[in-house]
Amino acid sequence: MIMRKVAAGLLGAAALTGAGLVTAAPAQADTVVGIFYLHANYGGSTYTVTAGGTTSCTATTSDSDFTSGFSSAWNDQASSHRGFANCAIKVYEHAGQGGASLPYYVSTSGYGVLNDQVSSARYS
Ligand SMILES: [Ca+2]
Repeated sequence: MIMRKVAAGLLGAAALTGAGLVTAAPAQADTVVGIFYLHANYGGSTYTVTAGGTTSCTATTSDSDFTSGFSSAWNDQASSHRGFANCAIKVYEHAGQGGASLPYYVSTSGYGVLNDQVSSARYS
């Protein structure tokens, strides 16, 4: 499984103060915000996108909570997705959220005309 961060995580387990190194609580595990599938209907291998810490998407899709791309191996490969952590996902034809796109879907079993053409995504 390929992991890719879409947002910078909270800085680690320690913080510097004038009194010296202070150890804080351990960093939270990253949160899965989306899983992309090689095939339609959530089939085949998967590409998982995580955001740092306990981050999740806000309720409205009128904003942009995160963006992500894909590894070169996954460029123009995804065919369906599921969103997590309250995230709906909008997929794009080109890198950098460019070109044709689909509406936001929390989950969608197929990309229609964008099947095997998706190169980036936005989460909200
Ligand atoms: Ca949102």
